[in-house]
Amino acid sequence: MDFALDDQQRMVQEMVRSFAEDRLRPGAAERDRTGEFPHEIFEEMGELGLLGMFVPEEYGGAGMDLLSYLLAVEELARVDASVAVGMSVTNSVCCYPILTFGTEEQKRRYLPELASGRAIGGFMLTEPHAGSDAASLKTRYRDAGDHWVLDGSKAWITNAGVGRYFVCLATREPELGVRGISAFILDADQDGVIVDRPEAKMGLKSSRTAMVTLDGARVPKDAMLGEEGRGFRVALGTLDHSRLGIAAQAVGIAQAALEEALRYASERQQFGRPLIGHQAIAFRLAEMDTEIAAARALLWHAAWAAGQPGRHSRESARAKLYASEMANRVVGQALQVHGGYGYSREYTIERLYRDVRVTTIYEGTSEVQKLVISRALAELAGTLA
Ligand code: COS
Repeated sequence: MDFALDDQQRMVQEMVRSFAEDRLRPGAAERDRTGEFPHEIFEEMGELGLLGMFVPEEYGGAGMDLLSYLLAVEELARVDASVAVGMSVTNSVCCYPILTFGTEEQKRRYLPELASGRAIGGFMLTEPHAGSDAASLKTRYRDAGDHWVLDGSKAWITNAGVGRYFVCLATREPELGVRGISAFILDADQDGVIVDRPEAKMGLKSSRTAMVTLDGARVPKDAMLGEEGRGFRVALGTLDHSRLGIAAQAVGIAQAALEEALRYASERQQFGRPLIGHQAIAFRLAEMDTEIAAARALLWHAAWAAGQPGRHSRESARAKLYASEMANRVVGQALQVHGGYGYSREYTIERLYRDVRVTTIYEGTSEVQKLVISRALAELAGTLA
């Protein structure tokens, strides 16, 4: 077993680390205050190939492997988690399903625009009354002859208002259950797609999130993604993949928190020595470091599993569950190391504390991850019986 990164992965890691330090670090605190979406930074990420990382070069992408993508997400999240989530969404819930389930024409039509950053992508699954129970979605589609028409409401849509193409899930008839659900590639640049004002969130302030109303939204006949009635599999297969991106984001935020705590503990003197000279603090830092390494190893293992034949739902869910819960613990501990200063907006740890919170919630709550893992275990028990 070789844990060493190859030349390309190391190059991506170093390139994204220096991009994040040079271009994201200077404005991160200000964007957290204003909530302004960084259009210029997304343009630059498009030029660097970060918005179509695993899209093959023949479709205008960077043609990288999954681990390179996860390393990039971690490095971005270490500096600005808002930028990391926008980047991971366009890669993993828009490029990925088009690449995996799309026809050759769909790949040629949409991927070059997405990979170059000329268009940002997103995903429309969640609805006001369909969160964890995603199959209970109510957005309807109907056949209008030469196109499809979609009507309904989608909630918590990342990149809404700044993105153009969205993989959107809708049902022909809710009574059909999962078999009524189909996936579409929706062009949001039309009157039938109405984006509400951005949600006032606790963290990830400069990432755009909004409710979207579909009111007679038109989708070309050839923009159904996958077979009719098989859309829920497109959605869950996509989530198996995209949960890795959230795990990488959580690892990046936790890494940032450890670095902030380490810096503070080295500088701050109490009882005649730096905090790090007190075993209570030094051991806390040691535990944080260990937990981050464990989550990263679980994530890299899940990335390996994703490249093997068959489903990798259990590995993705484990990585997402552990990394996001770990990151919440680690950031909380890092804030505690800062004492009263950690409660001040003047310190980066306060932003990390707000940004990390959602990682146990979006792309499936921790409870949903446990459901996925326990169902896989039950299946395994069936084969053992
Ligand atoms: N990949 C492909 N197909 C899958 C799959 C996967 N990972 N998991 C399940 N399926 C298939 C099943 O085989 C089943 O197909 P058949 O009926 O043909 O056998 C179908 O999809 C429905 O599966 P299941 O019965 O497990 O669906 P449930 O309604 O019980 O939902 C959970 C399962 C809860 C796991 C799912 O709804 C979920 O992940 N919810 C959270 C959604 C989420 O993460 N939202 C975040 C918002 S997106 S940012």
